[in-house]
Amino acid sequence: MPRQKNVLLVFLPSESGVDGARSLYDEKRSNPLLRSFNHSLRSLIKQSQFAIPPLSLMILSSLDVPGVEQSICDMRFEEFPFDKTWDLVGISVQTGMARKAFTLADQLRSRGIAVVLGGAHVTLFTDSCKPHADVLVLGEADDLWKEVLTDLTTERLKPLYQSANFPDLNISRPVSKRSLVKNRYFTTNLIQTGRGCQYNCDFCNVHLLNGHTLRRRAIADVVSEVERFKLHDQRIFFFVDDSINADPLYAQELFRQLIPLKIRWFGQSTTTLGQQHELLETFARSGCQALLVGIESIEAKSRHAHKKNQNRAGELVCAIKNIREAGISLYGSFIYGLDGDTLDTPAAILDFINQTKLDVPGINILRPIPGTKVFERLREEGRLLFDPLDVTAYRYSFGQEMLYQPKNIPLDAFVESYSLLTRQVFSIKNALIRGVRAPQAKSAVMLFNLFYAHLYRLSRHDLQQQMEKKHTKKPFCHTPNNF
Ligand code: B12
Ligand code: SF4
Repeated sequence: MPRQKNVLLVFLPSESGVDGARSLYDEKRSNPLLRSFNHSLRSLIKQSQFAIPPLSLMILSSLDVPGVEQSICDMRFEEFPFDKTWDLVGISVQTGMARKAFTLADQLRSRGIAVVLGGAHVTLFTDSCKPHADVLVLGEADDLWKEVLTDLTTERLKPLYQSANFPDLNISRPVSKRSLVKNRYFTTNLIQTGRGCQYNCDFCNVHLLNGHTLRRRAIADVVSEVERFKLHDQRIFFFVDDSINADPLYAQELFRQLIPLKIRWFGQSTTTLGQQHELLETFARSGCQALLVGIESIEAKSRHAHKKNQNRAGELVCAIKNIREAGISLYGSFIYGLDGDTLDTPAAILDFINQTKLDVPGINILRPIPGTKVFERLREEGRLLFDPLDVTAYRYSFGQEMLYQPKNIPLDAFVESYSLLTRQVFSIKNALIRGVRAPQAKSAVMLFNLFYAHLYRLSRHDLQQQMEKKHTKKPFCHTPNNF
């Protein structure tokens, strides 16, 4: 009888946000007191369980194939288990972590371990992944992964797995959490009700990854998943959909059916929810505590330039007010540095935050993600600051690095104005006020704001360092030890 095959699925930490919270520059050069303060804070952040498990790997590890045993290694918490024998290691690759993924893949292959790469970066930049893998899986792998595992058992792995169609989400694929160490995470109750997005924001590539048509799961399937998850983990639920209100009729029916289950949940929605009164009420009644909304820009010119037209400025303030009055806390995410922005934009953002009393503001610098239309446009206009052929240089950091030249604002003035804005928005005093004032999840709101006070301080420090480098005329490049 053939030996059981051991498969390990790996998730890598990013350098930013809750995973990293560290300076992109050599901290050894900073003063020892600050260094030790940053180190302690980082450990505290890691231990405070902000992290959530990767739903992608939960889905893949739930697929049962006779003769295969699957495990998950979340490298945000543990080292790679080199002490065990692995027949196949699957690494989930996002663009920001691609270099790390390739280094690990090369190391494993040099030890004779077969490596499969999958995830957003592999789908978008297949060629750059080829030299680092035995097997590539492109696109949504819900069905393809079963094929890979079956081929593994018969020793017939192919170099490429790709499907002509997106998986049919109407087929029930029960997600199991057996491979997770539950207590590491803020919650393990992650649910996705659909995939795909009908919008075309030029800084986003979700439509390239998941298609332009919204595909939904059957409502009964989602409800029974919630029931099943709740039996083993009573913590909050996270609906990871890009816009949980994208199909209002579907959402209305789903969350109406969830009311009796008495869960608490958070998710991501568009601000249009503020005008969808019946849905808003149903969200509140079904236990919605907080939503992340992409405000992106309050400048009409910028929304237009980046095709983010689903938000109408006049309605934004009113929408946010309505959502908060329904008892739902809001994380509002802005992007500063869009093509219609000027040096007056920060004051307008600050006014907007004060006027709407947003619970957690997130102020991002435009990140041209490789593979998006905005990346291509900035490349054509010669405004990218790193080599456009090295897509891994476009790592994700928490506002810690300029990747492009803003259209209307000189680089130094942009950094100065961004730094002033984040200093005004994120302070300990503001964190306390926002926490007390939040309609729901008060302590989470306060903690997030405190955490952001730290992260945005790091961002100001790193941007300053980057500008100093620019003035000493050192070319922008990432040294390997940044990764
Ligand atoms: C929820 C979410 C988060 C959550 C949770 C992340 C987590 N721990 O899982 C939070 C808010 C923490 C987050 C953080 C970040 N995120 Co995020 N996030 C999402 C979101 C909205 C849903 C992800 C999800 O669960 N999808 C459901 C699963 C089932 O789909 P999936 O991940 O694509 O996986 C499928 C395939 O890709 C493939 N697959 C994936 N991995 C593997 C591995 C193998 C071996 C194989 C075979 C297949 C395979 O099969 C899966 C099943 O079909 C997506 C957008 C989206 N629509 O996907 C962005 C997205 C994944 N995030 C993105 C980014 C950039 C980030 C951050 C780097 C942001 C930042 N500046 O810090 C951080 C990274 C932190 C981290 N370590 O993940 C980008 C990645 C882009 C890219 N080119 O890589 C996306 C696509 C958003 C976007 N529009 O650009 N994120
Ligand atoms: S930013 Fe949101 S609304 Fe715009 S395309 Fe991406 S997922 Fe869709």
